[in-house]
Amino acid sequence: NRTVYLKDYRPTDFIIETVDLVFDLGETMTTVGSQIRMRRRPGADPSAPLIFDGDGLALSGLALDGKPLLPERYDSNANRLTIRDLPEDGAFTLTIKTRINPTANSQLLGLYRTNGIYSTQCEAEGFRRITYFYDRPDVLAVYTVTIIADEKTCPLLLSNGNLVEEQRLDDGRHMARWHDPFPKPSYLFALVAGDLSMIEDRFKTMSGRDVTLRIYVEHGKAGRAGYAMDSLKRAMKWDEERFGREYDLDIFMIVAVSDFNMGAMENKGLNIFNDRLILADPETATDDDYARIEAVVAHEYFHNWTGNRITCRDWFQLSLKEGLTVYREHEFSADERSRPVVRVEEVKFLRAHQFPEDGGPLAHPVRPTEYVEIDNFYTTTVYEKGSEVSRMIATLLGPEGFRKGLDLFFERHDGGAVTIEDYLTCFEEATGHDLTHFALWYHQAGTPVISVDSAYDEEKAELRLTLGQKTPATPGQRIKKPLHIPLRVGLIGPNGDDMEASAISGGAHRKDVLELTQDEQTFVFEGIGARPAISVNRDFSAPVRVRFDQSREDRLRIAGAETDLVARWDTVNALALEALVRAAENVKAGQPVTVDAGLSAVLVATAEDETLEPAFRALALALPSELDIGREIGANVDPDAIHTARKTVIRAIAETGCETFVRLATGMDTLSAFSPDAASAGRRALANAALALAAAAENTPARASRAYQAADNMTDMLAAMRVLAHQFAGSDEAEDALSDFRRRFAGEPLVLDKWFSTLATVPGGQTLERVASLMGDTAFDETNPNRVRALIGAFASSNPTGFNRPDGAAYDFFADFILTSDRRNATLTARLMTAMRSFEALEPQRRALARKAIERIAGHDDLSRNLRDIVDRMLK
Ligand code: HT7
Ligand code: ZN
Repeated sequence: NRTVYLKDYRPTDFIIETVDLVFDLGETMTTVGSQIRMRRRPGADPSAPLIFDGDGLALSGLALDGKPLLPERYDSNANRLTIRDLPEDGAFTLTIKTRINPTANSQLLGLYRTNGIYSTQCEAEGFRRITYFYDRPDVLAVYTVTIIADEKTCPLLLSNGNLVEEQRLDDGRHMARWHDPFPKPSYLFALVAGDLSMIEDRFKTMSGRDVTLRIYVEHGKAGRAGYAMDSLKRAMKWDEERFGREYDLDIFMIVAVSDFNMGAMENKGLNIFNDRLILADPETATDDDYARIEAVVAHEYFHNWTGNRITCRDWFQLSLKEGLTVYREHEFSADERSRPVVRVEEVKFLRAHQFPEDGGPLAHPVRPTEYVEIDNFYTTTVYEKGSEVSRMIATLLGPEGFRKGLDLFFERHDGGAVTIEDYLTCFEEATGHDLTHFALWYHQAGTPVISVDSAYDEEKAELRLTLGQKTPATPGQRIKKPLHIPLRVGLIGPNGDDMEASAISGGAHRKDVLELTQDEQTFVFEGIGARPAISVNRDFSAPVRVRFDQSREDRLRIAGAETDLVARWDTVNALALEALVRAAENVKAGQPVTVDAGLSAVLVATAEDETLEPAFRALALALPSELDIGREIGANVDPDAIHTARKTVIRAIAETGCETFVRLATGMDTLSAFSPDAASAGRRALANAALALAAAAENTPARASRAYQAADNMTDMLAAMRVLAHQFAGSDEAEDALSDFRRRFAGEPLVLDKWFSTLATVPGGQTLERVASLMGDTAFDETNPNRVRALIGAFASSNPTGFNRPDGAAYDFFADFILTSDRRNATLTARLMTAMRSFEALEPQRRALARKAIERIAGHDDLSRNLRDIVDRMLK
């Protein structure tokens, strides 16, 4: 397996100026003609051959400046094309013909045809599955694309840029020609052909240009594309107002397809989406779906500037576009919805996905230095930790400084393929800040642990806050250096108000943001008239773990009065997590579980607090999951003990607050007609969180069953079905709701994914048999990534008791699935495999069985490069 190293980067010997592609689309045989105008890079070795990438290609023609190339001047195999003795002046036009089979392309990478639709996925290295090319992000060229296809089956022929010509041809075929004036790397190339419905709208840009907006979906689904269109227009406006970024082509198109490896793809002017991130109406989509659609439509649109106009020099710089675009997406969601609620959701996501990645065998820096398979680096570290790093820059420089730096970045690098260093330099030059030390966040893997110690001197009215930092070792990086960490700190006085220090010393700070740069630092706050409760990492200003042995009294003060709602939620959540961990330890030791009244009181008070928005109260009521508890315990994890403990604790809390939860759960009935806005969604979230608790207190499925029957939207229906399936598994009420749902949505694959996931996450060892039998359900399709993720992915990653059955049967089932799936779709399979990355944290018996299953996979010598890379790193 080849390893690619950052240190080996060098520019290509030749520059590509223009690319003319002609696609003659056939279901099993598509021909691709490519005419490439090239010239030698100034200073390049004149004898250097031209070496193009390929992947599984069949070459059917090759000419240089119009003349067929003699065999002695080139070598070709499925994966590479080498041409020697190029013209002395270094300028030439190359014509390449390849033949591909889009129907046989089950990898969904390159050009593939499913459900009668031809579509492409070229990031990261899919273009080389279409034609031989310099398939790397630093080779930018202007593309003209001609598509020829049968007019009846493919009335729609789309590619990047603007439509320049359309023609009817003989034999019922037709052609369309697209020209994209913006130079782009091959990974942003896209083509779609088929028969689809469309909705259209318009957007006037800030300089007064008219842009046509189109969203293409399967026939019969156009009525569900309205929310995506609305999100797109809001995203376009927001990017103008917040970052001064204007759209640049005359048309912006989105196509929704049902077979897609990831969420969506930002191809220039022609975004391609997984249909689950476009289609929504109240009967089939939940509030979470609506929020996700809004965020991803915005994310892909924002890439037009952060990713497309300015792209990455090489794939090691992936976070340059992804981290920054996630940060922009998060800011958009915060402005469109509730800032603290959105932030809490980001924190929950980071802790649930990125922290474990950073603490496990697959840990890597935000900017890695080597990879075996780049597809495996589309990770939460590159995306979400990368976003946190940009957020920290904004915290250190302030919003104006951040905007200045970003403006310079857009101005200086427009049309370029650049590095993370180039990005940081813009902030340094625009603001005069030195980010040399800060840059370590990009290079050092692992989640820093911050220790906090405090001493208050009443006489001196002085608070001494000692902050330490330590980053645990990660694979390949044993020694860690201290990072430059911006920590937002609040001091809460006895009456619940924020206290202001008259002076702060001990290190740099920007208002309430302390800059931690050493292993240990003591910050001294003067003018503090009474002992404060200290709130550390407000707004989650840094992606770190905080270890603070704080008094219960102080924590309760923060839980009840902190004005920073992110820190307030964090404290409520931490109190609950601690109680749950203790309960799990008790269950494991065969001791009784007791729940302290203080915790129930905090939760009930938060749920009842009308000054807080419902979405926030819902977040507080959603107690840490079994997976959260397992992660907190960290070693020797027993999923069954955790399950029992959580159930017992929830029951006790539910009984204490029963009256409140019943009242909040029934509050739902008074809601008027469905609206997907954040405030309405928040009210539904609170009612549904309360429903789960009310049902636990009453210990009968009756209330959830009534809620299921009364539900007039997917959010409420799914929430009620989940309560029935998970809290009352096997009851008649649960089985009735599940079969009703299956029947009702028989023709709706995306809705049935929710049904598959609900069933796959029913706690307990018996779920394995159900999952295995669901693979035979007529709605299950192992070639469709959404179905696979909904059933197998949900089971492996979100059912700790079911997947970690003590007999290891689920590991074996999973390993068998992985081995079959790998041959079909390597990208998808490698991502599924990461569900087992934390197996070392399990108790010894399960750990050994899990290892055996992973070793069985690793023992096969015909694994894809994607899967080989993941299992080898997991077993290292
Ligand atoms: N930039 C896109 C990444 C992506 C992708 C990567 C590998 C294989 C398939 C893929 N589909 C989309 C999506 C994004 O982050 O915006
Ligand atoms: Zn992205």
